[in-house]
Amino acid sequence: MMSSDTIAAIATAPGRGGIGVVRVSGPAVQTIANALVRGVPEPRVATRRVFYAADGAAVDDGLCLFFSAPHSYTGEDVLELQGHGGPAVLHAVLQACLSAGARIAEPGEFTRRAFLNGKLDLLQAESVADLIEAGSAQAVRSAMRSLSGEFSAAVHVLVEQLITLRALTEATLDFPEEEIDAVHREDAQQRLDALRAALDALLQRSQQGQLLRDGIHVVLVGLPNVGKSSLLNRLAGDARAIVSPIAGTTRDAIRETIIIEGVSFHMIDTAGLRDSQDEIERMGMARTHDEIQRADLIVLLSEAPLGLTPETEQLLSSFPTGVRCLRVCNKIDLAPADLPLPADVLPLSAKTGVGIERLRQRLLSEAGWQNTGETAFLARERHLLALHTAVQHLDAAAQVLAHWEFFAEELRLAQLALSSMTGEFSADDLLGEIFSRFCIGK
Ligand SMILES: Nc1nc2c(ncn2[C@@H]2O[C@H](COP(=O)(O)OP(=O)(O)OP(=O)(O)O)[C@@H](O)[C@H]2O)c(=O)[nH]1
Ligand SMILES: [Mg+2]
Repeated sequence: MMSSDTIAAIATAPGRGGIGVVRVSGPAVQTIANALVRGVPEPRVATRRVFYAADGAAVDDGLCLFFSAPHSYTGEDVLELQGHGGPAVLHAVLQACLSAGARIAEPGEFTRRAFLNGKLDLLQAESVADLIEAGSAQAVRSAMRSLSGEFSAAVHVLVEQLITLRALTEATLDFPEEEIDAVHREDAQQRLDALRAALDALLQRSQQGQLLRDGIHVVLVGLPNVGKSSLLNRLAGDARAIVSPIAGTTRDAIRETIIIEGVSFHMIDTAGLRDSQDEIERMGMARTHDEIQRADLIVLLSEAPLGLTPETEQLLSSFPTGVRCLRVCNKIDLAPADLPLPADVLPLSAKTGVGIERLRQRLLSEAGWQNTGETAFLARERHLLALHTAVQHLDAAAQVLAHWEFFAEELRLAQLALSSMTGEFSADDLLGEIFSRFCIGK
């Protein structure tokens, strides 16, 4: 599936650097090489050349690399021009490529071509973007696992098992003798159970991976002055938010991402909640309520020596149902040792650091993180949805076991859901959606 046009883009990040790379892919690459570097370099051999603009002026002097189709990232002819990493130079080189017949690539278009040419499946293509955006070493390792095809292979194993079960079922439909029916019923049940267990394991690994990829949003909520900003600063290890003894210090929501065991926690410090006539403070509190609505997890702070006051408890009722809430009592350094606190309230001090490590561990467990070692697959919402759909169809299949037509249909739908993950059956608009989120030049 070769494209008719040739695309070009600056592949390195904007700004200045030691080198900058312009990448070109498509049928006109050799023509472009003739124009730009006066000849097509030997494939896969780094060759030093002067890069010429359309008017014959030399714009840079660097290395070029030619990959001939299909032995390239995209599967097409590809030319990489490695010049000096300044924005003006790179734009001049890009312009020279455009003058010689290329057009500017859309975001993700190189990887999209790699997918369309069978160089990568959809799970692998998505992991390219995830690898670039990975926020921690753990996320990098998980993305690499997907890129190497491990995630795809795990999905394929399930698809193969489904195909086998479907084939056996079709055979039963064709030969509806009773003995066969009974044998198949038992066999089908066993195979279905095995499939369901394997699917659960995959779902678990993917959920962990989604956590690594996206992290969770944690909102710090409480009355004014309880130490929300101090806690944010303590967790971030930096004086990120202004702290003062004046109640109503924080107005805007302040965001800071902290990473615990590779999982990103997007922490949001908010304006303390109370009755106030101050207009700006009220605007700040409105933002607090907005953040609460979007939270995955709320950390509700109270302060020693008062502990959980009725005012703090009352805030609980304003939280959306279903969102988890972790209650902490700050300023424990000011409390008597026998301060009575409910067992699920975590005592800590943003000032001295007491209890902070326990809070970090609680954040991890509330997020659903299980330290199962190196097994997570960096998954997206789309993948979890597909896995959940497959689970539903397998459960439905279990309900209609021995009604073979219905059973076969549920298996088919489960297979379809799984295959959509690797892109075997994916609509064009889904592909557009996925690749448009890539950066340009990838
Ligand atoms: N002793 C003690 N003081 C603390 C602790 N945490 C915060 N404080 C003090 O409490 C005061 C208020 O802290 P902030 O972090 O500004 O409180 P806040 O909840 O962000 O307040 P608002 O932004 O006004 O809602 C400051 O004077 C802090 O130094 C703690 O653990 N122990
Ligand atoms: Mg504050």
